Amino acid sequence: MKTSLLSLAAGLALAALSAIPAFAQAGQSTLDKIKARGQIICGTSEGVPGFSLQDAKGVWRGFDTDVCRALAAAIFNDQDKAMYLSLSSKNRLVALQSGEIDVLARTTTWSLSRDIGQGISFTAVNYYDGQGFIVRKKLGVTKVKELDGASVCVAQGTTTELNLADYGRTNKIKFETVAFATLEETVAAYEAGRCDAYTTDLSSLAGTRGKLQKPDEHLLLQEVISKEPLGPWVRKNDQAWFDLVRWVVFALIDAEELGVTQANVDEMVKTSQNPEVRRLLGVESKFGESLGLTNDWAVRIIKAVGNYGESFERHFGEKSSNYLPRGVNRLWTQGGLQYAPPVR
Ligand SMILES: N[C@@H](CCC(=O)N[C@@H](CS)C(=O)NCC(=O)O)C(=O)O
Repeated sequence: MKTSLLSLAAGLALAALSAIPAFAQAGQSTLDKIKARGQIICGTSEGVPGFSLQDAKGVWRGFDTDVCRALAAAIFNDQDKAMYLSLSSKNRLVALQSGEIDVLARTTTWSLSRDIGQGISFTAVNYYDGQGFIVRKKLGVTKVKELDGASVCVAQGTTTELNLADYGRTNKIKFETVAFATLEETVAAYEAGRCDAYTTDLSSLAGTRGKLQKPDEHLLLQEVISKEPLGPWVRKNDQAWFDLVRWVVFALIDAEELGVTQANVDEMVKTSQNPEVRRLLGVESKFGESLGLTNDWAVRIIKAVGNYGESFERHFGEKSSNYLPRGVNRLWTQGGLQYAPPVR
């Protein structure tokens, strides 16, 4: 009796073990796996100007790409130790859930249904966005409500699709929703005249309009119909990796608030007497070690990509080809919503 109970227990334990993902069986956290692999695998977009786009040499660059670069710099002191997997709206969450990528940094909105019960967790907001519309000027429409009966192109698997339905219900108007699996197909369909309007996050719309054959024939409507807090996502049940990704975003924001820049970070390490700066840069306390890194983790991040404001300016500033006003993404000290908890 005893033996059979024991073997039953052993059998159950084995069965339970085989249900645990490979990394957990090997006792390896995502961070350990990344360190052993020598690079991060970052889920990225299909190419969104300003956020993540390959340059002429095939190198991914952008505001979201900077989060992956910052992570690579924090872990390896080399912002290029990141590999990018281009994902459509439809397949991005599955890629994260299945372990194909370590982190998803791709204009992905934080919502309750995604954050709860899907095996993934939102880390921190790096861009506060909202949903907008582009229409053909010749339609003569200037407000979303005037789109009653219009066909609207949208990408599948997005909050965009859901918001469109909500807007129709709330305002008692009907859209003919035409949904596509990829960004390319969605934009191509709008360009080809299959829809009267195209809707997505406002931040991507400006760049998309610029890429249309005749941008002047299209109008960006002034309304914003939703809240789209965007930021990196990780798989659930790996608290250390969640903490690290989240604090990398916070470090970028805190650095801007504290006036630490790519140009002055070395000097700040040597001379700053400000305790908040000293803690962020690891001159005092051992916060880097508590994150599984060395204490100068934030120094490496700031050297690689600059602070939050510098990254924003590089990708969305007036000198960039994807100008977006800083708007609500200004720091809280300047009337915006960007607010990171203190390093202490
Ligand atoms: N933020 C929204 C929409 C993001 C999104 O994926 N938008 C479509 C618009 S066509 C897209 O493919 N964007 C390109 C990209 O982010 O790669 C969400 O998380 O669902």
